[in-house]
Amino acid sequence: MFIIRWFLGRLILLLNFIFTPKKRKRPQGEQTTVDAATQYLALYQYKACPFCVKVRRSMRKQGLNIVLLDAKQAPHKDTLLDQGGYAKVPCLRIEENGDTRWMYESSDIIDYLDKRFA
Ligand SMILES: N[C@@H](CCC(=O)N[C@@H](CS)C(=O)NCC(=O)O)C(=O)O
Repeated sequence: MFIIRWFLGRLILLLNFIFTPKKRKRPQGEQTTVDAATQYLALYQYKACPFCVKVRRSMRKQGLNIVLLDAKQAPHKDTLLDQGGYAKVPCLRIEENGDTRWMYESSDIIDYLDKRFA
């Protein structure tokens, strides 16, 4: 089972590499504004998780420079479980107005980013 999962993970990464989407290019001033907003976001993820790859591809298409945190590594693994509530990825940490929100579900994350930055 581990070998099959490992192989599928590598296959996903290879296909993602071959079919890397084009990164959105914004005018410099606009990108600076977007970067200022995305510094309050962080994506907890696994490198080879298909749902995380889906979100990362969407971020790239939108030209979003969001910090990626490996949820298999300390301290992010514990932070995700303790503060987010589940050891599940992808999860978007959103800091706004002094509060922190934890958004799970790849489709919800993509919808949120599309609505906010499209
Ligand atoms: N429906 C979820 C599925 C997410 C999911 O199943 N993620 C897996 C990794 S691919 C996970 O975090 N499983 C729990 C674990 O590995 O501990 C989504 O679209 O985000």
